[in-house]
Amino acid sequence: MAINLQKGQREAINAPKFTIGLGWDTNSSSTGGSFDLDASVFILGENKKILSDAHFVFYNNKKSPDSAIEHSGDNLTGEGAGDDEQIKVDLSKIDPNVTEICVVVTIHEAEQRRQNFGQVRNSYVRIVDASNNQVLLKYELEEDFSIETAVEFGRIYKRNNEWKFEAVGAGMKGGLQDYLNKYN
Ligand SMILES: [Ca+2]
Ligand SMILES: [Ca+2]
Repeated sequence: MAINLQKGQREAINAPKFTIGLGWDTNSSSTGGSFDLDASVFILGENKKILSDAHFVFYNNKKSPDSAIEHSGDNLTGEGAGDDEQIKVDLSKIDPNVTEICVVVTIHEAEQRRQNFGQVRNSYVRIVDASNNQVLLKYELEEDFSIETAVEFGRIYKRNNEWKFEAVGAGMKGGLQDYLNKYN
């Protein structure tokens, strides 16, 4: 049975292969234009920096160099229930220098399109066991973001050789470049 997490809660991930599923719905009628959210991951070492430029996995770089982390591809609308974008993780392949995988969702061209997370509904991140498709952990972002254009949904990190997930839910006004600056 899935464990529903509260913001800040941490739980062990008891699966060597799992999918990070991210879902959202957008209210495009309020802005008129299209509304595109993008999931990305930053694969970090002990120093909280990406191991290399290729360890920033997103719609234009869908696979990490060790093939442990793979992005399902760009969903342009977020329409419908269920995962809108997914990231597959195979811990058996992961570079031993990796200690953290940071999962963020940003709004494509948020500034030009005048969009923010206040117009986003039903957003969640979940961890699904790849061996049997069971949902292990789920975090629904209930916070009412207003001006934020980027949100760190969660992070997966290694402590004493155990991988855990933390429900983060930290928003900011910015985009992918701001995360790149932080983790580079
Ligand atoms: Ca997208
Ligand atoms: Ca959706």
